[in-house]
Amino acid sequence: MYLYFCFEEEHEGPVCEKLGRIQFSVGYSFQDSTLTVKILKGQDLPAKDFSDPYVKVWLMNKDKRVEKKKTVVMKRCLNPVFNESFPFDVPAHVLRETTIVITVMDKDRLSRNDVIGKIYLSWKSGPAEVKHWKDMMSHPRTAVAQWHALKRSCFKKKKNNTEKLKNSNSL
Ligand SMILES: [Ca+2]
Repeated sequence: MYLYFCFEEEHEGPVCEKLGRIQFSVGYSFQDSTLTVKILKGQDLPAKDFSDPYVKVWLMNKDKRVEKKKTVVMKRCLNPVFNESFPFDVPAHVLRETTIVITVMDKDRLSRNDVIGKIYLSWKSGPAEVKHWKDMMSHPRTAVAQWHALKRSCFKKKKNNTEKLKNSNSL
């Protein structure tokens, strides 16, 4: 049940647990067919062994991973400032199939890096994400910034939620 409710879309601000927040901007240029994601800053990230956060940005088309970019690793920091821009080629006709997956990671020295939390940005994800997407589409060539409460990437563990993800990606 707990995992299921994690993925319910109503949560803004503090979600099921405190995973911190991330601020990023997105901007779309029809002229250049470019979607630019700028990772601005993280806030109140949960403390880890050594807290060395960085951010991965995946461009997805439907459920296919297309391209990955990542920020530098900020050392020992729970409120990191990144200010890194990542342009992606996204023709206007695939915008509706596009999801930007923002994953805040914690770099580990000896073991696998941990996922702190994620945001799935598309025209039909959660309310905060949809608002951000619509703001981007209604202000072309403008970097539109918004804060997002990080969510746990919990939907893979439950069948229902995996189906939800598949459905949302296939539309
Ligand atoms: Ca670490």
